[in-house]
Amino acid sequence: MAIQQINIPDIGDFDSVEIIEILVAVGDIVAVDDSLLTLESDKATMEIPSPVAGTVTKIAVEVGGSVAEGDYVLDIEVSGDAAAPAEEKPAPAPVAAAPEPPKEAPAPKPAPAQHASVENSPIVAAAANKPVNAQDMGAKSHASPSVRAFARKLGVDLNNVTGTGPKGRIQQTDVEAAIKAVMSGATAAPGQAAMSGTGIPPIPEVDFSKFGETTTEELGRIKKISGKFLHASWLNVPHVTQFDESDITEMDQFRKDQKAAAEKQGIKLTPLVFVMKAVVKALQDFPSFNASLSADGQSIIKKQYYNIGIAVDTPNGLMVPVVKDVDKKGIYELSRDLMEISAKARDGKLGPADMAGGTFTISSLGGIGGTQFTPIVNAPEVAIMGLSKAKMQPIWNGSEFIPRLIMPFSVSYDHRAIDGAEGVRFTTTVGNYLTDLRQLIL
Ligand code: CAO
Repeated sequence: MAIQQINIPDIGDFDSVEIIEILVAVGDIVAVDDSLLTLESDKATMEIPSPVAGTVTKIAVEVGGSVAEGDYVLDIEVSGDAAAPAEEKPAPAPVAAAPEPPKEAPAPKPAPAQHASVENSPIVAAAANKPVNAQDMGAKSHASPSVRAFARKLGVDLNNVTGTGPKGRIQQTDVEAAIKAVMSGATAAPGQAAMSGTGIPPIPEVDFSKFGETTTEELGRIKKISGKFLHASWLNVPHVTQFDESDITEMDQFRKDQKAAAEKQGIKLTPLVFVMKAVVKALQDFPSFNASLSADGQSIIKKQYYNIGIAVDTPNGLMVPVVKDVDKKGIYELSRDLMEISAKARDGKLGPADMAGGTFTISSLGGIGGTQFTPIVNAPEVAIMGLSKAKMQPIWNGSEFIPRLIMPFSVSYDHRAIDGAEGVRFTTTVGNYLTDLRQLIL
C-alpha cells in the first residue's frame, strides 16, 4: 500500500489561507471526497476533500497555520483498489462556503470537486469583487462547511447564530447552543425564526462557579410571566425613548395644599395622580399614543377610552393593574383607585379584570429615585411613561437662578405607530400640562 502525500489543490486567487480546522486525525480512515481540512480566507471558508481513500498516517500542518496551493498537508496510506492514481484524480477545486439552502428545497449536495467551478463559487466572486447573488449571502457567516452541514441538517440559519470562535467564527457548539435556546423557549422556534431570520442569537451559557461561589434561585411565578411579556415587547417593538423634564413646582405646591384635606378622607395624594390626569389630556391631543397596532401591523386602532396601567412593585414582582376611565375621574377618586389597586397588587389579590383593558402605562420610580430610565412598552399598547424623582434645581429665569422642582420623565414608544417628532411633541405637551395644571380644565 502506497503512502500518498496530500497537497493543497487549486484554491483560486489565494496566496495564503488559514487552516481553521483539521477534520481528521492520524489513524482515521477516509473515503474519497471526505473533508480533511477547513481553510478560511477573509471572504469564505472551504473544505479540502481527500482525493483518495485510505488511512491518515501523518498530519504535517496545524490549526492556525497558513497554506497555499501545492503545500503539503498530510499523508494517506492508500487502501487497495479504492485508491485512484493521483494523476487521474481531477484537481479538487475548493468548495466555497455553501449558501444556506432555501427552506423548501432539500439541502443541496456540494458539487463534486471535479465539477465545482472555481469561477462561479462565491469565494471567487467575492474575491474578484463581483456581485454575489442572494444565495451566496449564506457565505457571510463564518463557519466551516462541516458546521454548515450540521446547521443545515438541524434547520438552523447560521445568520442567526453568534460565533464564539476566533474572529466570531461559528462552531458546532454555537449551533448547539442556538438549538438549546430555542428548545428552552428563550427564542423562537427554529422553523419560524431561525429560517425567517428573526431569531436572536443566544447568550452563551457560563459556568459562573468557576469564578466564585454562587447560589441559584428559581424566579418567582410573576417574574416568569412578566418576563415573557417584557421579552416579547423588547423583541417585537422598535422602541424609541424620549427624555424630558417638567417644572412641577406649582403642581407640587397644590398637592401639598390639598394633602391635609385629602388625608382626612383617608387619601394619600402623590404626584402620580396629577401625572395621570395630564397624560390623559395629552392622549386626547395625540390619539396615536392611546392606541394599538393591528395584528398585521397595517392599521392603528385608536381607543376612545382612557385606562391607565400603573406598574406596581410588589414583593412577588412587577404587576400592572389598570385604573379605568381616568378621563372621567377627579384627583381624589383616582387616588383612591390607585391606593386600592396597589394594595391589591401587593397582597396578590388582583384578578384578571383588574389588569385588563389598559390603553397606556405609567411606571413611576419617582418615590424611589433615579434621574431617567427607559421603560419597556407594555405591548400591545404603543407607549409608556417612566417617572423619575423630582428634585429642586436652580433654573435661570432670564435675570437670576430660582429654585424650581423639576421632575424628569421619559416616554418609550413603538416607532411603527409614532414618529419621533410626535414623540417629542407629546412629552412637551405632558410637561406643559404638569407645569400649569389649569390647562387641564380648558
Ligand atoms: N418625585 C419625587 N417624589 C415622588 C415622586 C416623584 N416623581 N413620585 C412619588 N414621590 C413621593 C411621594 O409623594 C411619596 O412621598 P410622600 O409620602 O412624602 O408624599 C413617596 O414618593 C412615595 O410615593 P409612593 O411610591 O408610595 O406612591 P406613588 O403614588 O408615587 O406610587 C406606586 C405608587 C404603586 C406606583 C409605587 O408605589 C410603585 O410601586 N412604584 C414602583 C413601580 C415600578 O416598580 N416600576 C418599574 C416597572 S419596570 O420594572
